[in-house]
Amino acid sequence: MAFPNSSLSTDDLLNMFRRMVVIRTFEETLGNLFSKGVLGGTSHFCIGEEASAVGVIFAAKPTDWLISNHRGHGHLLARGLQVPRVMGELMGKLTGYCGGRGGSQHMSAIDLHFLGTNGITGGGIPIATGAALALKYKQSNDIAIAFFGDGASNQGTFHESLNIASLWKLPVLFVLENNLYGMSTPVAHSCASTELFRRAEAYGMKGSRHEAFNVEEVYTVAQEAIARVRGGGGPELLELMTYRQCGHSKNDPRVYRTREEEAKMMEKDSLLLATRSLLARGLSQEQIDQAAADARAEVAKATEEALAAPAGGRDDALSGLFA
Ligand SMILES: Cc1ncc(C[n+]2csc(CCOP(=O)(O)OP(=O)(O)O)c2C)c(N)n1
Ligand SMILES: [Mg+2]
Repeated sequence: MAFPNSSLSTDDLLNMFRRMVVIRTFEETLGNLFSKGVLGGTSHFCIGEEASAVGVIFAAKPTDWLISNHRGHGHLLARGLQVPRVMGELMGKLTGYCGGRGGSQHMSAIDLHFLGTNGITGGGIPIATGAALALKYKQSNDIAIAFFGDGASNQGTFHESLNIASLWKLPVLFVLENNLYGMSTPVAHSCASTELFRRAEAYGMKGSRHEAFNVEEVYTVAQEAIARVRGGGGPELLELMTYRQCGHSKNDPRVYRTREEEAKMMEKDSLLLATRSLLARGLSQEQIDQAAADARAEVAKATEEALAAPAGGRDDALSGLFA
C-alpha cells in the first residue's frame, strides 16, 4: 500500500529499495572485512537506519549540500557516491574519495555536494548552518541538510546552530536521526525532554517527528519539509525515529538493551516494509529478489575493485596537505 500523499512511482520505490540493499550489504561486507583483519580500527554501521538516509536524500536535489556524522555510510551511498571509491576510502586506497586519508568518519565528495562525514558529535551541524548562510548570500536555490543523532542534539553546536539559522532564516534542514541511544545511553537518561523535535519551538522554527522505517513515509515528509525550506520558510527540524539494529560501533556487545527490544524493532525493518509495499504495488517476489541480488552483486564487485586498488605510500604522503 502506498503511503498517503506519496508521489513515488513503483520504479522510484524499487530504486530506493535497491539502494537500501546496497547500503546494508556494504556494511555487512565491512563487518566481514574487519573480522578478517583486512580493515583496521572501528566503524559505525547504520544497519536498520537505511530508510532515513535514502528517504531524505532521494527527496533532495543532487545539488543540495549534505553534511553527515560518524554514522554516514548510508548518507554517502544514498547520495550516489561510487561504491568502490567509498569502500576504497575505508581501506586507505588512493582511489578513495579523499585518497584514503579521511576514512569512514572524514569522507567528503565536494563535486557531489557532500560536505563530509564528521567524527565530532554535533560537529556537522554548524557546518551545515554555515553552508546555508553561503547559499542564502549567493541567492542559491539549493539548501543544506545536516544529519546527526539524538546524542548530538545535546551538544552546544546544535542549540547555537538552530538559534542563528532561525534568526537569519537560513535554508537548512536539520535531520535528527533518533535511534534511541547515544552510544550506550538511552535518550531518557540524557535528555530532560525526550520529544526532541520540540526543541525547535524554543528557536522559533517548525519541528516535527516521524517514524523512519517506511522509506516512502520518510521521502514524503522530507519532500514537504525540503519544499518549505527551499521556498524561504526558514530552517526546520525533522526528528526521524529509527533504530540501529547493530551495536554503536564494531565491538559493542549491546548490554544496555534487551534482545527482546531488538526483535520487536526488527519487525519494522525497512527492507521488510519496502518489500511489502512493492508487493502491494503489484511487483512479484522474484522481481524484488532480483533487485536485491543486483544490489548485492554491485557491492561484491565494488569490494573486489577496492581491494585491488593501490594504497597510498611515501610518494604522496604530503599531497593534499594545506597546513
Ligand atoms: C565531541 C564528541 N564527544 C564525544 C564523542 C564520542 N562519541 C562518538 S559517537 C557518540 C554518540 C553519538 O550519539 P548520537 O548523536 O545519538 O548518534 P548515534 O551514534 O546514535 O548515531 C559519542 C558520544 C565524539 N565523537 N565527539
Ligand atoms: Mg543516537
